[in-house]
Amino acid sequence: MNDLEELVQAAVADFAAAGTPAQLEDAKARYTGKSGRVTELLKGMAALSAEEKKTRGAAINETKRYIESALTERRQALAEAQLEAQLRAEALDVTLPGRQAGQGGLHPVSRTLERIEQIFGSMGFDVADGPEIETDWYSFTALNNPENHPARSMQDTFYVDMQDEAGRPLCLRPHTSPMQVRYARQHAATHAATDPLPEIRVIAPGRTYRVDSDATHSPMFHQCEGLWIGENVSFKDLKAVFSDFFRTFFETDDLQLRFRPSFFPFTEPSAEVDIAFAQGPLKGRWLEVAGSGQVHPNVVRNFGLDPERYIGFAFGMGPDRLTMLRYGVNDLRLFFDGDLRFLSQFQ
Ligand code: 2U9
Repeated sequence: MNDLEELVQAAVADFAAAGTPAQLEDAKARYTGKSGRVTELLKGMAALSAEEKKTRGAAINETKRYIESALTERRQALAEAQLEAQLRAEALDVTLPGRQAGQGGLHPVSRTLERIEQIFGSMGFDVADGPEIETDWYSFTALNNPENHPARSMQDTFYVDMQDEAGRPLCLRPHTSPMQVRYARQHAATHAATDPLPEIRVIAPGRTYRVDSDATHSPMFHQCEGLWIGENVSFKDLKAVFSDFFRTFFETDDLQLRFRPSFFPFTEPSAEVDIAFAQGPLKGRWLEVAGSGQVHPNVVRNFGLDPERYIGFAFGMGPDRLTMLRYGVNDLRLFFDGDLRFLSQFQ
């Protein structure tokens, strides 16, 4: 092996030993750099004859080309190795399932509330929404609820440690009736100059509060009350509205309805409303689903209306209980525990 072949071999070995592009460039400098070994060989030709220069020069140039092509090859190999290492480090498992945004849904009681609003809306009822912290007056007094009525007591109602601007005690509303009083008074004031007064037809769905907690009572529960007041509104209208409502809500015409005499301070006469299904798991059992009655003249007076002229009916129902009946759930607390395993069944 002559000196040039040895040089090529040394360069190839040196390049192979370089593990990084920087080390390779250092190795290159040792051969083809300014004072590299190939450059030194070319400089060393000065003393040769013209003939020798020709053959030696050609041989050195060929050596240089070998070395340069070995360098290029090693550069490519290093670049490829680097790319491969990078791809390995940043490897993606394309078979992993994608991350999905969790799919939310409506709470079953919210579905019932929407359904109630939609059905009463189709019968011409407005939907009223209002404060959950109420005055004693709107919660009880305006509703003909006497001072000593048990619903006012600390055992039944959550009083709040605050008063309204007139210094009146505040409580969490124990029913949505206050909202209907507000609505009716506003309606009467707005239409004071219109004779006769346009009918009041409104429902008030929403959260209500009472000190009560067991499988069928929760301290926070929902109510939907309704009110229809006019010059000619009677119990027969109430019966028609309820028949339509429950048949639509439970999606069956095979349903019986009965009114049982009862008492509420804000209605006279008053009745509890029961339904019985002709089919299905609850077949033949009378189920209490609402309370109702003709609005008491004192309450109509509190609307700012003449009870001798305007009269009508009111009713109240529990959307939580309607949801339990619709889906066959027997413990009310399940709705408010926030357990997604239970709630997601209704999506
Ligand atoms: C005004 C005047 C009268 C609303 C009424 C009931 C009878 C009733 C209960 C049913 C189950 C409440 O959800 S429940 O716990 N309600 O029995 N509610 S009459 O009477 C009114 C409402 C507003 C101004």
